[in-house]
Amino acid sequence: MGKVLLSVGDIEADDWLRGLSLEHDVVMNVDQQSAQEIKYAVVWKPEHGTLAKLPNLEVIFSVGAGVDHILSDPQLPDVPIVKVVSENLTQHVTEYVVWRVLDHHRQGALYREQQRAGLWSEKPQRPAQEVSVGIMGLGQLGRSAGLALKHLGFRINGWSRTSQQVDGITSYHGDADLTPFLNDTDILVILLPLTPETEGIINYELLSRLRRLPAYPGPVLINAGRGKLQREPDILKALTDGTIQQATLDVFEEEPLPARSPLWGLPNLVVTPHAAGMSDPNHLVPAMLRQMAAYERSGDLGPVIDRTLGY
Ligand code: NDP
Ligand code: OXD
Repeated sequence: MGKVLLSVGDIEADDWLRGLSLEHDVVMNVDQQSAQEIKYAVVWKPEHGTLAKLPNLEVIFSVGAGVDHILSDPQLPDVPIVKVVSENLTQHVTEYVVWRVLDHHRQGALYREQQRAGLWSEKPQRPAQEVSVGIMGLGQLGRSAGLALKHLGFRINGWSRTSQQVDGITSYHGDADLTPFLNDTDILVILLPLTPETEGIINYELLSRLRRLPAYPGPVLINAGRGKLQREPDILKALTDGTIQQATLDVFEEEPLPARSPLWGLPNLVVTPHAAGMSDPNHLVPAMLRQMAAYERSGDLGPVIDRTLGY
């Protein structure tokens, strides 16, 4: 049985190491000897070129649901990349989206400001049934978040690359459907992967196409996908000139968000530190060990990334 390379960047490695070591020899640094012996790599943001040094590598396991951090390596070896599907991660991201949608919808920022000012003033509240949440990316995470919000009464639209049928969600797909989707969306939630097609998709022009109802303060953006999906100067402009009324960003073009970024200081923007989903080793390591065992037995890996699509 070959060795496992564990390379998880800025993530705390102890629990990953302990879990994987139950069944495999795990190395965290590659030397000439171990390079020959490594069969599996478990990675988060691996340094470019590291995986190319492993001549006997057979499978890559991504620690995150997004794999842009792996595919961006120009020397990436041609081996399968296993797709993370974890109920625990899905639950985390769903909670995050529900939290941010409800906080924007129920005017959380306004009431917090009123409390600071010692002001008692109830505001009119639009019911969820009149609000359309549009989810870009109707995959594992987008579907789960959409269905949870549906239960709360919101109208849910989803936009994906190919046609998807999900009960209770009005589905749009492809370039031709993007304008009708946006024109019917009040709260835009981004759960897309970062690919050459989606990079920079969240720009000023796209935000200008969101629905603007006369008696409603204005559209809201929530991005929990990837930072490079958004053009940050465009978001700054849209939040400043009222094209969108409020936003929550969990992901940024550069992470950590640099201290110099003007986004930190925007009163109508909530910043969270790439915290929507957490890859918990207590859930993911047993799944990876099962996948490795199945692969040893039958060559079966379960869902793998389609490299031509980038997700
Ligand atoms: P999936 O692969 O399950 O779903 C991706 C969805 O995006 C699919 O619906 C797909 O369409 C759609 N899509 C992809 N490319 C396009 C395109 N060009 N045009 C329109 N739709 C497109 O991904 P997950 O739901 O598991 O995860 C989504 C992303 O969330 C991850 O890639 C990651 O970047 C991010 N993420 C962020 C976290 C955080 O902490 N902030 C945590 C976990 C994930 P189709 O259905 O037609 O294939
Ligand atoms: C992921 C992430 O892709 O944490 O899972 O961003």
